[in-house]
Amino acid sequence: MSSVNELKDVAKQVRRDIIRMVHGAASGHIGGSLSSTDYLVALHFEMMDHIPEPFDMTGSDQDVFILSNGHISPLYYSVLARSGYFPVKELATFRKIHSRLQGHPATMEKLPGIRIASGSLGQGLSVAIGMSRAKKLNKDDKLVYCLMGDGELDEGQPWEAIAYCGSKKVDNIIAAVDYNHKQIDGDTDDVMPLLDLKAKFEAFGWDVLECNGNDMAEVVSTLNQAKELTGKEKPIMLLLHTEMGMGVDFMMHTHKWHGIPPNDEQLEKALAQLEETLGDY
Ligand SMILES: Cc1ncc(C[n+]2csc(CCOP(=O)(O)OP(=O)(O)O)c2C)c(N)n1
Ligand SMILES: [Mg+2]
Repeated sequence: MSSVNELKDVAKQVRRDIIRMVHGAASGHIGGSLSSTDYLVALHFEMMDHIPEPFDMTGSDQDVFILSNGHISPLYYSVLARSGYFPVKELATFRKIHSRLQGHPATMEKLPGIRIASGSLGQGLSVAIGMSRAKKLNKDDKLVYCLMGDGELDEGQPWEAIAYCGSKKVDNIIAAVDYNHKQIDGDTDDVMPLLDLKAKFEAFGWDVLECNGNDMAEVVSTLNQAKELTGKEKPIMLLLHTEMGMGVDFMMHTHKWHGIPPNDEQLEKALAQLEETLGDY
């Protein structure tokens, strides 16, 4: 068990990693990585019952996490490395030729922690359903977690998966949406308004919980609530109200940092706002 302050310290370091990785590669996705940081840290450092080493691709008898919005790979790689899946120093190879840390996660690189290729948006919840069904068949009572982006919900496939989970009473999945109201080319309200997302999920048969996705204490307590709701013949959706670019003032309140790297000066300005807590890679 970690304290909320310990989790916040991990989140600060992970945010530093994200900025340094994207700067080092001169490409990558900062905005959504920073909005989902607190959630992924809470999951991997507090909530999930998982075994980083040795890595088991099947995820049997452990909780598994499926990242559907694979472009936030800087965040995912940092959290995996810092929770023991592979050496932290490997983060320096992000997006480099022959690196296991490609721009979008892929299984052919055999990076411990990665169970599906993602980045082509819309597919993660469908994979999570397959894993949740396998767990039921195998009498494995561990859970499947899945994160999607809010812009990602413009795709059709998530809604097929959402309909399936509700109608088939899939009750060992906890899904979440990084509800940062931004996507690659603008505000979600301008691109394609999501309208009443909570009501939509409820209409599809889901239990919906909401929290400030950038408040560590709230994220942990909401995840605990979600866990209590599993096994009751309903899928569970968390709406994480977040801010794109969270943690760096000039990266917030805009979609501009969805997928661009900082220059040297912006790197220094950003790092000055994020304390080094666990040591840089
Ligand atoms: C199938 C597919 N279509 C388009 C893209 C290009 N794309 C990458 S990220 C993104 C925006 C997704 O928005 P959101 O899920 O809100 O992520 P955020 O911008 O908040 O990180 C798009 C359209 C893609 N990766 N896959
Ligand atoms: Mg978004």
